Amino acid sequence: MNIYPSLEGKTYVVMGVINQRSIAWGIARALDAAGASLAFTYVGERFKAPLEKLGQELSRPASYYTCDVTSDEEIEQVFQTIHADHGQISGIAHSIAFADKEALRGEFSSVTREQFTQALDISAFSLTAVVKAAKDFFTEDASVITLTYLGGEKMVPNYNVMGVAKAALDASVRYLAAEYGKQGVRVNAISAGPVRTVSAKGVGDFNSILESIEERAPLHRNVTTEQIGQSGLFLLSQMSSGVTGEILHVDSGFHIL
Ligand code: KAL
Repeated sequence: MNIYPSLEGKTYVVMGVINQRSIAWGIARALDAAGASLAFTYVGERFKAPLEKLGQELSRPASYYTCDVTSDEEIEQVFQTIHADHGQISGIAHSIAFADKEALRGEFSSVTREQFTQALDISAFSLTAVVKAAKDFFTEDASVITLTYLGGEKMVPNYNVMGVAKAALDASVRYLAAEYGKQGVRVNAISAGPVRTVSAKGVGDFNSILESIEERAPLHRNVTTEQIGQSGLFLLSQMSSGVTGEILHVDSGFHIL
């Protein structure tokens, strides 16, 4: 029995690639290696050309769509267009988060109402908006993943309002899994260990965060976007057909400590 998933002829939507270090890019590469056709969404015109250039590394031509997840209209429009171009959608990788950088340092309670609302809108509500917009376009066995972080389960210094957003995202995964399970669609999250992505830029002591993983995590090493991509492929393919509502920690085991 060949249990390696072939995704040939299937379309997956990947949201949140900004450069070659993006976790979403690790997921895209794993999907591509398994034969999938990819539709990428990006947030602004300035991100389009670099993404298209990156996409040339893939085995087959991908398509590219602009989508600002703060707009319900844009989300609805993009899924209608992707459906028109590609037919039914076998899965979505949602790898999108944002918080005002002023809210990502200092005391948690210094967060303003606007910063709080924006972080939760982009980083948590967007998953529900995306799943809703794709509802009629999913295959019968479609799978959705999002990216979360330990800071939504435990207090992690400086993660602040993003921790609250990830807690809301994790809960959204469970409620969406329950609801969309009725149509066979699975919804899961990967809780990735720290990776030096654009999101991690400007984080003062990021090196010491990476070092403490090497010192303390069961596997004594940091995770790579390739490892996260492989776990993403598992969750997005039929290899995980019995799994939904799950938060899979791809973090060298750090979360057990
Ligand atoms: C405890 C950790 C240390 C870092 C603290 C906060 C990290 C928050 C992640 C959040 C998504 C980052 C931002 O929103 C950055 C934003 O304010 C400025 N950047 C941008 O505007 C760029 C241009 C855009 C493209 O970036 C985004 N994201 O929109 C957490 C570490 C150990 C793990 C991380 C980095 C977790 C995570 O959630 O990414």
